[in-house]
Amino acid sequence: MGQSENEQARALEPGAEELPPGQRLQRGWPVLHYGPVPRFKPLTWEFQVFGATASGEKHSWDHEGFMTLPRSAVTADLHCVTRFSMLGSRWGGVSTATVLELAPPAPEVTHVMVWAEYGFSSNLRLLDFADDSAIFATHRNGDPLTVEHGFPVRLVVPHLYAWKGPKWVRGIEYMTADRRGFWEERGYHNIGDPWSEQRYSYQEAPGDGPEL
Ligand SMILES: Nc1nc2c(c(=O)[nH]1)N[C@H]1C(S)=C(S)[C@@H](COP(=O)(O)O)O[C@H]1N2
Ligand SMILES: [Mo]
Repeated sequence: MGQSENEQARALEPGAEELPPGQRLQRGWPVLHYGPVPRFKPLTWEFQVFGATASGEKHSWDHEGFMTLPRSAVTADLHCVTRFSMLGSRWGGVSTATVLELAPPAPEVTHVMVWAEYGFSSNLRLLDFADDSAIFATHRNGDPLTVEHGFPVRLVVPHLYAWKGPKWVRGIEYMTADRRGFWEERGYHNIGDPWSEQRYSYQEAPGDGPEL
């Protein structure tokens, strides 16, 4: 039996194949995180780059400094491991490439830990962190992020599950070996590619992450 015209039209519709396996489309934007929403304190807020930097020095930007860094924008999706996906947000902010350029890692760096308020963290391979679409977002669809969604800065890494993108980011740590972040220590996959459904740590293949 051939496809009906309707089925063909649906298959050809732009966006029809944009959802990773096991995900469903979400209308609106749910708020999802562990713990309380932190209060933004502009006078003490800093974005720090530490660990194995190329210079051996820690870099840091205060809020005004961070907001005056060169800006980028990317249109990208958010895929939560709890199965909702939100498609096609326009994220504005500072690309990870810009941070890597202004505060470069030492040559032996392989992984990055992204640190947020209250000690939340997520680890990424340097190559995932450095992806062209990865951005420290301050805005979505032209508006500043609301506090529940990560104001003043959240990371968006569109090709990984959304827990790899901490809200309320306060800094990054360059690492010369992998180490698990908050959810990666608590049963979630060390890499987290939604297209191959890397949801849970029990699915990890040898080499996907440090021993649990
Ligand atoms: N600081 C922090 N960031 C976080 C989380 C968290 O628990 N703490 N949860 C992540 C998860 S699991 C998801 S799905 C997204 C949700 O972002 P949203 O609340 O803006 O939809 O935030 C991510 N960033
Ligand atoms: Mo999530």
